Amino acid sequence: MAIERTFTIIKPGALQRRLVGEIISRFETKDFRILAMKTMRISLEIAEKHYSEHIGKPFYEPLLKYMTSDPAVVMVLERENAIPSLRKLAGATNPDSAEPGTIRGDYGVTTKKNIVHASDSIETAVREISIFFKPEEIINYSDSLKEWY
Ligand code: FUP
Repeated sequence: MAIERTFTIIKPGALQRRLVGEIISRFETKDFRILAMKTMRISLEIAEKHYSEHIGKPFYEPLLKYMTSDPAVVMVLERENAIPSLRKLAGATNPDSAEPGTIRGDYGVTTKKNIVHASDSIETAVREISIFFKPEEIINYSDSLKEWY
């Protein structure tokens, strides 16, 4: 299995609900390493770029409104098989279908006010990371976990 980088957004609803620590804790428990993290108010321009695949869909405008309504936390995470692992941890898009034990399954309330984003492929992760982070904001370091025990 290859070491991959993935991108996540802890969305505005999760910040307002004080769920950020809980969600980051799930990432760390699942062995993701944090390479970059910041709180930001996502601009309309960035939200449009990020969700360009959904232009014209009925949920597109409400989605932009939600993503730009309040601050979000954006992160670059790394581990083996990061992309499918984070998608699995996030759970299905619709929280009613998301399994208990997943982030969306445990905390999600509606699809519209979805609480996390997770990249769905290597190409998407590369694209999304470049929308939200400058290369120098991403800290590359080796995994020395075993040396701490
Ligand atoms: P995901 O990859 O699981 O985030 O799902 P999508 O890319 O399909 O959807 C992106 C966002 O659009 C979701 F987080 C929530 C929103 N959405 C809706 O509001 N209604 C829908 O029917 C589908 C997605």
